[in-house]
Amino acid sequence: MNRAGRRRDRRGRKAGQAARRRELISRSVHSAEQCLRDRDYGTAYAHFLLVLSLAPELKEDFKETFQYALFKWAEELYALNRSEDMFNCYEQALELFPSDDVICNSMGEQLFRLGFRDEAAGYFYKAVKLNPNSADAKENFYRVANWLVERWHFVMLNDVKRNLMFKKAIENAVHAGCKTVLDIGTGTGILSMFAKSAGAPYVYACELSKTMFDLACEVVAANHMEGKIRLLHMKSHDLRVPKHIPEKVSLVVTETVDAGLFGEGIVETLIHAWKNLLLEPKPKDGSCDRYGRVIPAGAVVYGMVVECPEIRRHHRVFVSEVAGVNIEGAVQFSSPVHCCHKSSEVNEPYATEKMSRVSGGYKSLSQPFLALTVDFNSLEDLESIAAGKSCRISVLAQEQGQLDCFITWFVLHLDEEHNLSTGPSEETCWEQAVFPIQNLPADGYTVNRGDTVVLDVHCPDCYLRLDLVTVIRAGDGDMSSDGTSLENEADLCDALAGLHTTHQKDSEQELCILEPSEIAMLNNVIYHENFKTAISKVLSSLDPGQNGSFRNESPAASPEDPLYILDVTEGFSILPLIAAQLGRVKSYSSVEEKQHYVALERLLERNCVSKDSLEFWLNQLDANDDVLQRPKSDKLWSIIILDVIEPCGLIRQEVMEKCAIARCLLQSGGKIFPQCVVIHGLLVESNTLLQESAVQGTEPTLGFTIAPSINQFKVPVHVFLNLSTLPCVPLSDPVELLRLDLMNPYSNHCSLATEVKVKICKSGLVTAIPFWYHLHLVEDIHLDTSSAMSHWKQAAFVLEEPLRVEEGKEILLGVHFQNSNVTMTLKEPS
Ligand code: 44T
Repeated sequence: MNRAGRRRDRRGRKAGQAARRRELISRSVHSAEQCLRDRDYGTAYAHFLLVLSLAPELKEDFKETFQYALFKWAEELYALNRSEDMFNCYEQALELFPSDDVICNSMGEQLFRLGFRDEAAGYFYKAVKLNPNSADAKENFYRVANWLVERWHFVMLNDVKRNLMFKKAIENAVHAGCKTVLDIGTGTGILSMFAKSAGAPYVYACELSKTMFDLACEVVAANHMEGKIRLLHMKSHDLRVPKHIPEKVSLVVTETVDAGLFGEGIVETLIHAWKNLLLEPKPKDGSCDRYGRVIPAGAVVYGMVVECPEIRRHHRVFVSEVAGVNIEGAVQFSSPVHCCHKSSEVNEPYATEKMSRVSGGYKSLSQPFLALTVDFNSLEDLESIAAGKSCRISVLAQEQGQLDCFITWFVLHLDEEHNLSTGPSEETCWEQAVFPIQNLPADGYTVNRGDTVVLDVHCPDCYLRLDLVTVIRAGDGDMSSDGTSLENEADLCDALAGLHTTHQKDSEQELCILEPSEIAMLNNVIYHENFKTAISKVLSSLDPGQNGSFRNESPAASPEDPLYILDVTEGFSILPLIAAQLGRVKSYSSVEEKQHYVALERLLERNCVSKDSLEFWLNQLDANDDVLQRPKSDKLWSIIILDVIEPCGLIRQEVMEKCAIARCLLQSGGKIFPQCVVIHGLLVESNTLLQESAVQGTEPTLGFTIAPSINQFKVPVHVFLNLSTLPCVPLSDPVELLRLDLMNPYSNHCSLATEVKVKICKSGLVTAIPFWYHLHLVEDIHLDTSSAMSHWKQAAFVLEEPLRVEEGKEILLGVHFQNSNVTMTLKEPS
C-alpha cells in the first residue's frame, strides 16, 4: 500500500472509531435515561459517568440529569451504610465538574451528616467561592465557618494593644541581632510580617490548620511578602532542620496560648523547639553571639477565689426539688469541667469566661495570688512543668461569700519591656480560665473572712489545673486581729500535706455528668414549673371527667387508658418524670446516654413513681426508626415536647422540620410544646459585636492588609451571647419580630418573611439586632430564652452595613426566615 493509501486507511479506521464512539455514547445515554426511569440510579450514574468521560462536550447538556442521578444514588448508598462508595462517587463527579458548586455543597452536606465537620466546612467554603450567590451553600457555610476560623481570630487581630506589643518586642529582638525567625502557629501570619518588616532576613512560619495556612499564604501575598516568608503547613513538632528550615533559628515567636495558658500545647511545643529548632540558649556569661530565644520570654499565672452565681448555676446542681421531683441524694450530678472524680475521660480541665461580661457579675473573695511562673527560655523550667510538679497554695479569704470557682489569668512577658495581661479587669480581648468547685457538702461552699482556702496548682498532661484541697475555717486556727492567719504558710502547708479531703461521692449515688447548659436547665425551677402547669392544663382539658367528648374519635379509649407524653429534648431532661408524677400518664423520655437513663430510673425510684409510667422511647424503636412515631399502633400522643431552640440561641432546623409530622401524631386536643415560638429583638449600637465579627480595616493590624482575607469567614449571626452584659446601646425597645405557629398546619415554617415597624428611642448607628425567643406552652404560660435563669444564650444578627437612625423616627425591619436561618434588613419607611 502506498503512503496515500495508508493515510486513507488510517482515516477510514479513525472514522470507524469515531462512529463506534458515537454509537457507544448514544447507547449509554439511552441506557442511562432508561435506568433513571426505572429508578435504578446506580446504573444510571455509571452510564452517565461513561458518557461524560467519553464526550466531555456533553457535560453542560447533561449536568443536571447527571447531578440528579448522583444525588439519588448517593442517598441509596448512604441508606445502605456504604459511605465510602458514596464519597468515591462524589469524588468522581467532582473530577468531571471541578467547579460545580452544587456537587461541592452536596458533598459537604454528606460529610457533615456523617460527622466530618472540618472536611464538610472545607467543601461549603469552596462551594461559596465557586458561586457566591448560592443560598444553600452560604447557609451551610455560615453554620460551620466557626470551625474553620475560630471567632477569636477577629478579636485578637482587632486588639491594637496586643498587636503593638508583639510588634515592638519582635522589632527589639531583630534589631538586637536575631536574623532567623520561626513563627509557630502563625495564624494569619501577622507576627511573621512584623519580623520581616523589622528587617529579619530569614522568616519561617508554620501552621497546623489547613484553612489558617491557606489564609496566611493569601495574607502574605496581599502584603507583597510572598517569597520573603517561608510558610509551612505543619505542626512545629514535625519540622526538621535542614529539611524544612535550613538552619536552627535565633528567635521563635509564638502565641500558641489559650485562656489557661498551656491549653494550646506551648510547653510541649517549646520543649521540642529548644531540642530541635532553636540555637543554644544564651549562656549566663553572655559569651556567645549566636543564641536562641523565645518571644514571649515567660509568663506568670495569677489566680483568685471567686463567687459567681452564673458559673455556679452552670456547673453545680444546687436545687433539691424541681416541680415536685426530689432530685437530691439519688444521683450525683457533675459538670464535665474538671472535678475530683475519677472518670477523667469526660473531664475538661477548665471552662473559659470573660469575667467582665458574666451575667450577674462576680465577687472576688481573695486577693489575686501567684499560681505559677514559667520561663519559656529555660528548657529545664518547661520540663519540670511537663513532669506535672504540684504546688500547694494557701489563700486568705477577704470576703464572705460562696466558693464557686477559682479563676486564673496570666501576664505574658514578651521581653523585659513588653507585657500583656489577660486579667479580668484589663481592657483585653482575652477570656479567663474558670475552675468550678463542685461536690462539696451543701454547707461547705460558704467561706468567711479569714478562712484559708488551700489548693493545689499543677499541670498533669500539660493542662493547668487548680484543685481545692480544703478550707481551713478561721475559728480553727489562731487569727490575728486583722483577720490574717498567724501561722506561717509553710507550717500550714506541712500540716495539710497528709490531709486528704477529696469529697468522695456517696457510693449509693449514681454519677451523672451533664453539660453546663443541662445543669443550668435543671437549676431552672421556673422552667420546670411552667412545663408542669402547662402539661396539667392540657391533660385536664383531655380528661374525660371534665370533658366527656374528647375521645369520641378513638372508640377503644376508656377512662383507664393512660395519656401519652413524649419528650424529645436533646440530652438530659426530667420533664418526663414531672409528667409521670401527674398520674394517668405514660411518659416517654428520649434520652440516649446510659448515664442519663440510669439517673432517670434512680430519680423515679426515689420519688416513688410507678416504673410503668416512664418509658425510654429509644428502647422501643428500631435503630433506623424515626423518633416521631405513634406511641402504639392504635394510639396517639397527648403532648409532644420539642426542643426547638439550641443553647447557643439558634432555632434547631431539624426540629422545625419535624413539626408537621408531630402534628399528625397528636390526638385531638393534643399539643406540641411549644405551641408557638415568637422571635423578639431590638436594634443596638454595639462596637463589641463589630469587633467580634470582622477585622475593622488595616488600622488595628498596624497597616497590614489582613481584613479582606479573614473577613471572608465572617458570619452574619453571632451566637452564645449574654445579652444582659453585652456592651451596647439599645436604640429601640424590644419588638416582636416573627411568630412561628407550630400547631398550625397551614403556616409554612420553611420560608417566612415579614416587615416590622420599629420606633427609634435613641439616635445612633445600628450595627446589630440581638434576638431571643418566647416559647408559648399554653395561653398564658411562656418561657423566655433571655431570662436570668435561662439555660439558653442569645444570638444577634450583625448588619453588613450599619445604619444611622434618629430618635423618634420609625424604621422598617425586614425579617426573613428560611430553613430556620434568620436574615434581617433595615430600611427607612418610604
Ligand atoms: N485563643 C484565644 C487561643 N498552632 C489563641 O492552629 C483571645 C479564645 C481566645 N501550629 C476568646 C478569646 C481569645 N504548630 O491557628 C492556631 C493553631 C496554631 C500550631 C503549628 C504548633 N505546635 C501549633 C500549636 C497551635 O496556632 C494558632 C494559634 S493557637 C491559639 C491562639 C482573643 N477565646
